[in-house]
Amino acid sequence: MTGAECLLRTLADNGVRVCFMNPGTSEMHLVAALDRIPQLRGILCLQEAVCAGAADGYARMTGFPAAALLHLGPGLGNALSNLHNARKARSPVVALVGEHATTHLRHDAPLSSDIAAFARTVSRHIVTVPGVDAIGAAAAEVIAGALGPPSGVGTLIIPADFSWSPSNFPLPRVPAAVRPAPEPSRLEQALKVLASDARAGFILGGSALADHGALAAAGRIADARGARFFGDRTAPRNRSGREDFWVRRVPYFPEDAGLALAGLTHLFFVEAQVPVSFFGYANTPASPVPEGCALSTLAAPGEDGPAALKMLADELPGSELRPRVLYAPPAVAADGPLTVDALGRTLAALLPAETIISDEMISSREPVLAHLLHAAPHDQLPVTGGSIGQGLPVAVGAAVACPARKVCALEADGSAMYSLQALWTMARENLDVVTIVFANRRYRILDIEMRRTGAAAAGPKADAMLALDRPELDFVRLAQGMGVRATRAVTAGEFAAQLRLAFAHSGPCLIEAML
Ligand SMILES: Cc1ncc(C[n+]2csc(CCOP(=O)(O)OP(=O)(O)O)c2C)c(N)n1
Ligand SMILES: [Mg+2]
Repeated sequence: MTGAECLLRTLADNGVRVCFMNPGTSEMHLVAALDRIPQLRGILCLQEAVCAGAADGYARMTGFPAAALLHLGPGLGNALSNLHNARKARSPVVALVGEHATTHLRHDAPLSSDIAAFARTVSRHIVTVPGVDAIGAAAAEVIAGALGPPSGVGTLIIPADFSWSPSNFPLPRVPAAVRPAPEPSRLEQALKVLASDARAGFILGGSALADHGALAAAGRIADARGARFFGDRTAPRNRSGREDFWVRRVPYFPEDAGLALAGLTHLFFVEAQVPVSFFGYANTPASPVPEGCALSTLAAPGEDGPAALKMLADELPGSELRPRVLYAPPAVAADGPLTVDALGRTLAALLPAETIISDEMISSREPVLAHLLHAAPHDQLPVTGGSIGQGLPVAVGAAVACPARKVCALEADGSAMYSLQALWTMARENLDVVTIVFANRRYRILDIEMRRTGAAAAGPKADAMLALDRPELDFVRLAQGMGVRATRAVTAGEFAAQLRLAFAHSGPCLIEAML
């Protein structure tokens, strides 16, 4: 066996089943080894941002890493934007980055770069394979680093000569990652605060927003004590729909966030971080947390947040489970112009139960999410690190992870263009993804930010920097060119008809919603 085969076998023996890849010369032995390892599925992505986002989506749905194979520093560079989102999501990801042969490094060949420097910006753990004898151990170390806890991106840098050299070394097993339960003293403190007249709030992140039982516990605590619950904006996945206790994410704009948190005297964090405004503005506070509000950790990132919430609810007097008032299922929007509101209403009415939504709706997000509260139960995968171009890649990874579930990518048009190549992978792997493009032909959110920042541009040159017309993007033909069925909806009626068809069939398709 070659070093490359030893490496991939170590991944496969430790449960890694998928490698999203975009290889080059330095990774040829890793590619060749694929055919000797039946447990490992190679999935070609046509840009590294797709590999990284797909591995992130896979991790958000399984809690376990996929690998992303990238070509030297430049390939890793292309992946950084989505590895950044994966870092914020605390997704376990194993990034495999090829490096020149050790004998070639001193020549500063064209593709030479400081790979470790790129990797440091996104990785929790970085290992450069020190020799062919250590390649299995290095792979195992990176898997363990990715799993944590806390989990994150682990990067393995693999010199080509260690890939091609013979290797026979044992394939170490990585012990299962165990998340510690929170300390009893933190629960006691929370119980004391909830028994007092403090106005308590909770910020939930990590696994706490994705876990049905954790949300039920949150609902009990809210009912019993009027505690308010919010979602961390970096949380990787959250339940939504008419059957779960709804936890609203801390709002995007600082004024809204300040209003949401106003009046709280004590905030508890469950696998979450202290909320902060997305951007600093001249006259707005950076933190929406009210002045003087006490901050306490109930479960730190990497600890078992759902267990903490369930234990707290169980100990809290008067917090027995009460039947929730369920929203009525929504009705499809009446025919008329296709607005964001009509789109959201129809989507909520037709959404199949247990759909996975990859949410990159940007300025259309809030009205659609409000409708989705009434939809059948589903999971949402939001943008965690503010770096756009993750929606379609994350949908690829979620569809690979959960082939029995429908995936729906809700994509703003500008964001879709960053990593549109993901459509080709959806077609090639026949992934069951319905993509809806919100074609407003602008970087709409930046119109708002232009006003907010006080830049207030009115000139045609500035306006052209936010406009996506001239030429008009044609998502139907773009999708068809990559093998994805596509249609265009101009009216609410057309959208409803096309969405019904899309949900009734399996395999990838795209609807360009003209807003
Ligand atoms: C990698 C990256 N580049 C640029 C930005 C800045 N940015 C934020 S939103 C946005 C445009 C959003 O336009 P679109 O996706 O069409 O959504 P809309 O605002 O129209 O709803 C840009 C360029 C970013 N967040 N991330
Ligand atoms: Mg747009």
